[in-house]
Amino acid sequence: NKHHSTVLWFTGLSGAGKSTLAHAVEEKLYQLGYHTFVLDGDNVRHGLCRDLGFSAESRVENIRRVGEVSKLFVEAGVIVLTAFISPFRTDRDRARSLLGKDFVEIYCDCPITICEERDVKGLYRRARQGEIKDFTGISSPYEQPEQPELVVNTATQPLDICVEQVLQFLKQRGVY
Ligand code: GGZ
Repeated sequence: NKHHSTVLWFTGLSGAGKSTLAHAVEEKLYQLGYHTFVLDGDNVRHGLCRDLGFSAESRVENIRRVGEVSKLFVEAGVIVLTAFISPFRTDRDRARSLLGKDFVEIYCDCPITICEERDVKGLYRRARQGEIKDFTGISSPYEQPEQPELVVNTATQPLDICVEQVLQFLKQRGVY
């Protein structure tokens, strides 16, 4: 069961499908016998990062910690899948530097119009009404990746196609 432990760094807007895609890819890799782990808001923001909110400074620190924890997982031989908005290019680039060749940036490309239309959790509506401040895409910036390893069009492609696209890329790269 030889593989290169790696971080698959999913980035994109709230509601773009990062977490869904990361978990679906993880499921496939797990079935193939790989040791995998998903880091996302659900298991990080309630524990390790419970002291952080959504100001720019908090996001910088959130992503710094996620990068460092990912590095530890990689050293332990795990394929890590991170699903955070990670809105700032410099923060993603810092994670990239930390991880060197073991870093794959995957941009979940979904226009805000679509995320807002779907509004699965009603957060965009609340952000528009001013109930949530510093909301990404509305009142806080999102800086698109300039040279991600992979762009997945989560707006138009069904989940299974997105999963296949990621797996195909990983195979090509020799991750599995
Ligand atoms: C953006 C927010 C905010 C604000 C709460 N801005 O769609 P979700 O709900 O489940 O995922 C979003 C999640 C974003 O946390 P991250 O740790 O990924 O952000 S970052 O990488 O920027 O540190 C959203 C919810 O938290 N959420 N308030 N103001 N998203």
